[in-house]
Amino acid sequence: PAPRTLLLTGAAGGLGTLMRELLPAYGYELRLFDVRPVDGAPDAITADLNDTAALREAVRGTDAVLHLAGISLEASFEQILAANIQGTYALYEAVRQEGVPRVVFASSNHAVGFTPRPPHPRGDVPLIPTDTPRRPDTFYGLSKSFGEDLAQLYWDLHGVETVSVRIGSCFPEPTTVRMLSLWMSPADGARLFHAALTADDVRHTTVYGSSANTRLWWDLSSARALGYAPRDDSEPYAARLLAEEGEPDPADPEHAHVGGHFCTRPPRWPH
Ligand code: NAI
Ligand code: 15L
Repeated sequence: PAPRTLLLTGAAGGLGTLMRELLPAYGYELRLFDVRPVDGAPDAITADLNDTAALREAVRGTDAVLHLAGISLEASFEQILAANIQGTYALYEAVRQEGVPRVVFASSNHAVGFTPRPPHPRGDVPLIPTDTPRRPDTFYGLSKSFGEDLAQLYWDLHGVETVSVRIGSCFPEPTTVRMLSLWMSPADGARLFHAALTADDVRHTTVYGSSANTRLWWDLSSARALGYAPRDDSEPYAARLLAEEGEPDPADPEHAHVGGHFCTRPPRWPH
């Protein structure tokens, strides 16, 4: 049966806010968790992932967790360690102890950020497969790589299922030329998370998270195998963004890799 009660960690964030709006239409009852208060949601649980008692109570009785909480940009190793590495470990321990069967983990393109970009047009160059060697571009990307390995461990050792979604860029619209390749429309994001929450027998599956973009760099087949059928394409935004930015120079290190400017001047977490 489809999971009904879903714990959404990171509910106060950008993606959490989008998913709070979109996921109820798929029949989920959301329980919200974030270290910051969630606007307009007085029942949200306000706690840090490392508050193990609060987290264990939050996961208790849920059918699945959509784990979005964490630092979403580069930060000091110590900050990443606490929020993303220890925090995700705390989540998996809570899930194991409470018998929650399924996690959908918000991994990132930055787990493979130093992977060379396929050219555009791509010609015979293959799309990047999900089993490409991980090449994190930041401590942030490294924490996503850790999260994927943790998910594999909790499947192999404890039978907790996970879909790790290497999200490209999930925002209302693509705002850079790079995002033409990585964009996942919020509606496709909800479609993909729903597929990841409901597909049978996922064990630990890694998928890329994008819309069906004309300029896609990576292979969506493992996402499609879960039942994901993206409906959007960033291409209608291409002419305007290319007019603003120009064609990226592949010899420029910023444009040579999937991670883009994370590989050269990573944006910093503000807190
Ligand atoms: P965001 O930074 O807007 O939201 C993250 C939320 O996590 C924040 O509300 C924050 O308060 C919460 N949080 C941080 N540390 C916490 C802790 N220790 N305990 C409890 N809550 C904590 O980020 P966004 O864009 O909403 O991303 C959500 C997730 O998806 C993140 O894990 C991010 O790394 C991942 N992701 C997002 C992408 C995107 O395009 N939006 C792309 C790739 C990955
Ligand atoms: C991410 O992992 C970040 O969380 C998000 O804010 C964007 O920067 C995205 O990657 C991206 O690469 O565009």
